[in-house]
Amino acid sequence: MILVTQPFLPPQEDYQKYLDGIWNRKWLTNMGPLASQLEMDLKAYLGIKHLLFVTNGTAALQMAIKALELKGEIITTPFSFVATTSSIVWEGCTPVFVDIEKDSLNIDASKIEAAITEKTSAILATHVYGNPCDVVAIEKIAKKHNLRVIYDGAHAFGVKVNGKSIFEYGDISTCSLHATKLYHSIEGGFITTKDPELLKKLAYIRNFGIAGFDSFSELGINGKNSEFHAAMGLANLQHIDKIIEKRRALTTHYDEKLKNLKAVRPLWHKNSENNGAYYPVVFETEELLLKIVERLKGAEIGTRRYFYPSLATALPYLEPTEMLVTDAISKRVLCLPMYYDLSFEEVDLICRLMLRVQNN
Ligand code: T4K
Repeated sequence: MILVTQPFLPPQEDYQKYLDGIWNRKWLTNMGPLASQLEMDLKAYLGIKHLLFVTNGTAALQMAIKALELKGEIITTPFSFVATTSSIVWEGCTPVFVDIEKDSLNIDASKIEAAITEKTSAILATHVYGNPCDVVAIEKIAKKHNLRVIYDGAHAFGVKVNGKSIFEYGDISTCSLHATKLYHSIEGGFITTKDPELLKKLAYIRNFGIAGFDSFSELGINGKNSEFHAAMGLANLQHIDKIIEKRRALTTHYDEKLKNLKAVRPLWHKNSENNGAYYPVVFETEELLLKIVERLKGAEIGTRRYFYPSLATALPYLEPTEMLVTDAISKRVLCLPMYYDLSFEEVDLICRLMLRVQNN
């Protein structure tokens, strides 16, 4: 059985080492020493100044919206995981969808201005599959219209754009450290911002708004994460370079083996490098996609239609909106197996089966 993804696990004794310390200290959560260590190590690894380790990538988005005090409409992409949109609705704002670019599959910055109204407060864009959005164009639009920017960087761990960490862009960026991500802490996420005042506010929000033993600074929530999750994050961070390297090698291998496939890969940002978070292909037709999914399933090979259907049509709590490019792409996009333990021989098998379906 080949799954669409599988978490990386460090050698068990590496994790055990951290557990011994937890047992000695009996400090399990609430910004413990391992959570603080993880924050420091992540900042050093990513080359960023501020970062908060939180419960998960969804809570990170919700806390970002709360901290920026966003109201009214938030412009966003219909081509993402449901959490990007649901966090907007959960925070009492209205998502306004802007279609994606057919090549990068990210929000089409050239269409954002037309969607701005007097109610727009922010842009929330996803770096889909870790491929950076047009951050320069988005920043320009945001400045011109006095909007805040949040980037959902759930897929973008380790990505740099224009020579700096992708988490340096926007007012706030978020990341998911879920078990299915290339780097994970079982469940988890983080929030980054360059603004120290905003960081302080986010830290209060993460801890119920508590400002001291007997005072509160604002409305907060429980957005903390535990020492056990931090321990997994610390243990996995020791292996991050080889994880990304292997995923990049698998990506190159797929590219090579699938060069005759009637499908395209997303066009990558020219000043960035693929972190190998996913291996998406966009087929010429949905018919070919469905045949391939069936054939691979028959061989016990898992795939996922990340992201189908479009968030602009799929959610029962929103009026459906037609988005020409997203609707066309989401029907034809498929993510193939991608994870550290996947072998090159398994990729050969997957590609052989796919090409056989196409050529029959
Ligand atoms: N923004 C974006 C753009 C996101 O993609 C996500 C999450 C978020 C925000 C929110 O972040 P979090 O709140 O999740 O931190 C998965 C993940 O649950 C989700 O984190 C992720 N995006 C999304 C793209 O994928 P499912 O429902 O497809 O996962 P599931 O359980 O079907 O697992 C996929 C495959 O992984 C399975 O074939 C089995 C394998 N697997 C999974 C788990 C959990 C394992 O082998 N071991 C495991 O422990 O959503």
